[in-house]
Amino acid sequence: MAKRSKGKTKVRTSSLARGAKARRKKGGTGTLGDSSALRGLPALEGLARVPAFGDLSPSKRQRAAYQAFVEACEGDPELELGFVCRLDRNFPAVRSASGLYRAEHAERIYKGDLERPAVGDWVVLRRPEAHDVALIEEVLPREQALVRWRGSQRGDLQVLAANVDLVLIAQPLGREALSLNRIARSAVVAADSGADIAVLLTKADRAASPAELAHDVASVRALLGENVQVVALAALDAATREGADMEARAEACRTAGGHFGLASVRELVAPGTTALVLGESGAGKSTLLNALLGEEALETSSVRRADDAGRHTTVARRMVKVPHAGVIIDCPGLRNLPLVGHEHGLEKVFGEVAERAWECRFRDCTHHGEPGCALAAAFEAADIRPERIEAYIALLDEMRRHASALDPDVAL
Ligand SMILES: Nc1nc2c(ncn2[C@@H]2O[C@H](COP(=O)(O)OP(=O)(O)OP(=O)(O)O)[C@@H](O)[C@H]2O)c(=O)[nH]1
Ligand SMILES: [Mg+2]
Repeated sequence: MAKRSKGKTKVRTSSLARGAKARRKKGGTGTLGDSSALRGLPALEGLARVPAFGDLSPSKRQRAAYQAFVEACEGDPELELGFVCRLDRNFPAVRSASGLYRAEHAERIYKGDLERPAVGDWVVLRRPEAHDVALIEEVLPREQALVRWRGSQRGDLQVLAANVDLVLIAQPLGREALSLNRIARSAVVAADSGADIAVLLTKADRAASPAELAHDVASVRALLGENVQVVALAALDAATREGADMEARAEACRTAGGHFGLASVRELVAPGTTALVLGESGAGKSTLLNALLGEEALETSSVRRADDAGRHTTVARRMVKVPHAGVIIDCPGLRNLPLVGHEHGLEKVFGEVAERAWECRFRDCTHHGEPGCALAAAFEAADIRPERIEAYIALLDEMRRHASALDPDVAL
């Protein structure tokens, strides 16, 4: 059973210091013993665009927790502060001031119920001299965690990344109609985590026309409100976009209140910021990052012709440092993003709707025809945008359904 992880990571200095000291005496690490389990993982030396240690900074709280840990270990010189910059098959790669290391989990983490590190986590790293694999002793308190419900009856929550400032919701244009529902649910999950949000409409060259593109930009703005930035972009190189009339598209997008192009994405992710691209497989996430990097650092592959679905090309979660901008995390595409217990995120994204719902006559109003429903009245009076009321009610319905289907042991 998984528990909600936000802010739950604690530094328990006494037992931790004992364990750390014992390990030091033995000179040993944890699970692997040798590095055979690491076979098949990409060599760290070959990885492109991994952020430098100074590209990210821990919060005051994280720094203090690190110092407390080191003090409890009597200033053990094998300990270092680092952040997880990549996760392949559960094996973290950690960047510290002294280098980039593959790491395994200390016994307290892999055996106990302590949180496993996610990409973006600040950790206490042990680097025993005789080992080529480092050891993660502790995950430092998270300022933020992007958590996804995996939807099984057993309450399986997955931390997609930690300490993320901005979630870029990527949704492709072209073949199928734009999924506003998917955008709305992504926004709710992201806002619930405490991150800022922006929407990226990828593959703008595939929109049927500049007018269609403007329409899509306007629909997203109507749904999420004017404070959420919407950027349309085409990340493939100019030759592929030939004939797509990019200038007219850019103009139409701006007229509809959106931004256009890669430069706008770069501006969203200022130096010092950590962003994550969230979207289905085939949305063009890795292609976008490659375009921002100016090289093919990340693997991409074509979508299926029949239904435009992606092939789950990206398998690792990994950070890349964008030149003149911040750090962006590329993730495998997510098939689904169910809403469970994200009421707080719903209130953040649909603030004025949630506030009006307080005026309903019944506290447990479902907004489906009950007398005295304030949302029905708002809909009639058209003083709140109808698409926002509808989206709010649909997502709330889903959360209610999921909450009642849950295993009672699940702590949300
Ligand atoms: N026409 C067009 N195609 C694009 C654009 N961006 C990406 N694609 C294509 O979309 C397909 C999928 O792109 P990826 O970048 O691999 O998608 P992804 O979101 O990283 O997918 P996963 O790694 O599977 O989650 C590739 O064939 C890309 O060439 C674009 O701006 N325009
Ligand atoms: Mg990818």
